[in-house]
Amino acid sequence: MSKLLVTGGAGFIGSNFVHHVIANTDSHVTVLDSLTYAGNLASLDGLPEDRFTFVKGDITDAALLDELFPSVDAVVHYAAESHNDNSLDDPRPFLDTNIIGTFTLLEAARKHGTRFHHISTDEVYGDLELDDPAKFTENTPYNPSSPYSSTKAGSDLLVRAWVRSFGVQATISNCSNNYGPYQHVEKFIPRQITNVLRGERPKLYGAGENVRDWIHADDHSSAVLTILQKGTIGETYLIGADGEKNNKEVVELILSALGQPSDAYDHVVDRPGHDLRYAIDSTRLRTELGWEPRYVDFEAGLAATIEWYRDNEAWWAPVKDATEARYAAQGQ
Ligand code: NAD
Ligand code: TDX
Repeated sequence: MSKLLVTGGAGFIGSNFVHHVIANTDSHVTVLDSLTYAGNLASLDGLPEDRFTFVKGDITDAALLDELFPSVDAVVHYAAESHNDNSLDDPRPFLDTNIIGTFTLLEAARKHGTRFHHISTDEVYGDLELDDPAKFTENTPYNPSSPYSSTKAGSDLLVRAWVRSFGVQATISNCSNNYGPYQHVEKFIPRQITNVLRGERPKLYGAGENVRDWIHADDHSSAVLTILQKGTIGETYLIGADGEKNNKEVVELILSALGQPSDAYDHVVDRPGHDLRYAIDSTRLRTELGWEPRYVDFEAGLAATIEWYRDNEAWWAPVKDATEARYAAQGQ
């Protein structure tokens, strides 16, 4: 895998992956990203010029893909509209990027015979009850709840069809909730950290009992690299690090880490259709491909993430006010 094309590499998880690949392999990386509100070139600062190229462009642009695909060995597809709340407000961009964008990439992979890895989410499986001992596995039926997760589910099914019908050399991974550096302040953990850093109170949707299965973005990156190197074509791998926590616990940890009383948060309007709980069983990835997460202590990973936001206000401050204004308009 000496030359990789990474779609969405200026976003949160894509940029973490690019830094991981540059630090841990000798691959060259080309990032293709249209720089939506969620893309930030500053997330790619400091990469060696001889190993990294940035192309501003859209994944729905078939002619551009025709130029880029012949010179790469594999494509790792992160680009997406990724935020559930935005998908409830305006679903259309989610169909354009997540469905038509993935379709356009798959057609290019078919035409050029390119190895393709599709990044997806555990949200395609819907949600679990709080008291259910079950976790999602590769065999859990698809049951997405939101416009976001339904377009991700649709994109996964396109990949499966292009493997079976056209022999495209693709793998899929479905990962749980990521945290770490470079995550947009619209998302839960960075929103609450930056609220507290600015003297505002964290905002918890509903009662805060919803459970997410947190994984550090760098562990997601090492898992994707493992699948690229050792995964079986046509297979799906679930990525998770046994990090289940409810939202209230996470907010309390953030407040305590920043020296505030652990109850200094507000309850706000709940998300419509809010998924209750996600939980990943990553046994296949661990046993078949030998992957293990490094960040097994959530509180330590969270503390490092808080430090990153404290040290990098120049990265997030320019978009904080506009993000909060959008939430305020929804009562959140
Ligand atoms: P993000 O919103 O931070 O970044 C998305 C990136 O894609 C941005 O840089 C944006 O500019 C780019 N992009 C959007 N539309 C594009 C288009 N049409 N053409 C080219 N570039 C475009 O998202 P993220 O949180 O980093 O998520 C990345 C991927 O990982 C997504 O596919 C998402 O579904 C998946 N995922 C995310 C999580 C999570 O916790 N954030 C968990 C599991 C899976
Ligand atoms: O201010 C908030 N208060 C709050 O209580 C926000 C922004 C969120 N929440 C809750 C909603 C969720 O239960 O926190 C939880 C996490 O919310 P998000 O960060 O919006 O993530 P989620 O909806 O779980 O989806 C994330 O994980 C799966 C990513 O955004 C998706 O791209 C990924 O597929």
